[in-house]
Amino acid sequence: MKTHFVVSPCAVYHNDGHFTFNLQHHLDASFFCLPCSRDIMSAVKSNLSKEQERMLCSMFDQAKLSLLFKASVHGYSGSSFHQKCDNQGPTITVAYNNSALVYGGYVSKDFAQTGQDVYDEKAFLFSLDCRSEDFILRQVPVTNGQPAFNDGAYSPNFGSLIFLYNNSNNVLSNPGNYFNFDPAEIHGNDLVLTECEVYRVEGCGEYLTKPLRNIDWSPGKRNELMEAIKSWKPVITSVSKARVLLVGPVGSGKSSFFNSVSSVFRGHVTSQANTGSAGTSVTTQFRTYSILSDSSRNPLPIILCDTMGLESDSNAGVDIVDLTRILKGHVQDRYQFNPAVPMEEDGCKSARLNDRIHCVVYVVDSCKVKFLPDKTLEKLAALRRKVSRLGVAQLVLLTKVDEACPIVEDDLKKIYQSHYIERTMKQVAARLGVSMSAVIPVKNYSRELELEHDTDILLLSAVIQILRAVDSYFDDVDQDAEEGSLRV
Ligand SMILES: Nc1nc2c(ncn2[C@@H]2O[C@H](COP(=O)(O)OP(=O)(O)OP(=O)(O)O)[C@@H](O)[C@H]2O)c(=O)[nH]1
Ligand SMILES: [Mg+2]
Repeated sequence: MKTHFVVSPCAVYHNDGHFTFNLQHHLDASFFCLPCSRDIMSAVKSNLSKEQERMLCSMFDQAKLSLLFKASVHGYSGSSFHQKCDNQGPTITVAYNNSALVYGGYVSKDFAQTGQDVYDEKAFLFSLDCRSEDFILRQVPVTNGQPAFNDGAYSPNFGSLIFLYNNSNNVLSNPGNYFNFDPAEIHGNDLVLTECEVYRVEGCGEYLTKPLRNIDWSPGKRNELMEAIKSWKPVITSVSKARVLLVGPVGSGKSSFFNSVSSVFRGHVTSQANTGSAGTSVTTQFRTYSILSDSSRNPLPIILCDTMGLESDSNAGVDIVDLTRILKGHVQDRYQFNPAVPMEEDGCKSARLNDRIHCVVYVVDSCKVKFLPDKTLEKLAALRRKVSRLGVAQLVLLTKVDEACPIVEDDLKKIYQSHYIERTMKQVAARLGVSMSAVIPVKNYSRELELEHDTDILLLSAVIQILRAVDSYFDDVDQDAEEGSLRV
């Protein structure tokens, strides 16, 4: 028996049992996933056009695709497929041939080379017929009581379709086994692969059953957080303000974080610091920014220090020696970074505690966590060692959560219910060697003209976490020794 079903509101049902999709509706619909090219920064590029990707994503509720395997790059073999795709959760195998049909199979269970038949009611085969303006998307569910795939050590085997058959660019088609379909509709009877890709399907509309963190989004909370920040005082009497250093790769959102926090306290969106994307760092000077509160225009007890972006090349971006001097309080506001001629390493004692950095915040773009170059990670690790030696507090700010996850883009309140954000927080914690509790996801103001309550709550919560980290650092500072050193 042949069954076709689809899940999009833009689908049109036809008497012959298929659905067509109005592509323009799809492009307008707000719930579609984001293009995967925004997320996949590696050299390996997806073969899917944006429209094809949107159509595939429409088979899921709020999903995005992340490319794991590409046969033309990794090899037409079962072993390279398993190397890239084992234990990745839900995946979709996408095959291409010369018939203008894009087809394949989705499974919600892991490939893991168990040698077992795997039962998976959510599994399906699909084909996307791209020959006419209205793409036709077909789905074929797994036959009742049949497994969805055989999890052997060889090529992806959906019973009736075996991709990379015999470690080649061929597909074995045997309708009736696990799935039943009309071969002309699924692969156009063309069993030679021009490409085969496997994507992890992320999100899938399922929320964490219990939010990772509890956030109070109520209307009064915003003012409560603002008051807590305004009234914060360092426990060390010789220190007037918390000095917080923002460090991170080019374009990660360091300057935007200052602008965003400043906007919340100004009562409207401001852009004092230059932001944007220019390949190399937009920020070229060390800037120490005070934040003014709305009514009184009094400065808040926190200074955000903005730096040039980190780059993987050794002679590009902010230098570790420059950062070390900043940590010790030896660098003035508006110091011009010059990667070709960084400052000399100085053996001088640190400046007064008041002028030193009390918390280092590593700012990382959530879309790029997976693709942080090794050289950038090495620079961050070297900096972390210096910061740890000085005992200074450290946190990670995970920016652009709105770009990273469509669920969060739709509703920021879902941030701690998103599987994708949780996974990204774990990844960045592991890559930077910090604990999960040190990772704070935020959305900066980037294109908005008016403040938004939920964005403010997240930004203010991040500032509160930073101040708590500063408090912990001060708890560890010997106040008497500090004040004694000032008297010398
Ligand atoms: N959607 C979205 N865009 C953001 C966010 N944060 C920053 N951006 C955008 O990302 C781009 C880079 O942001 P910047 O604040 O200039 O980044 P930076 O880390 O200061 O970059 P450099 O100074 O060049 O090292 C800008 O176009 C911002 O508008 C965010 O949370 N969400
Ligand atoms: Mg900047």
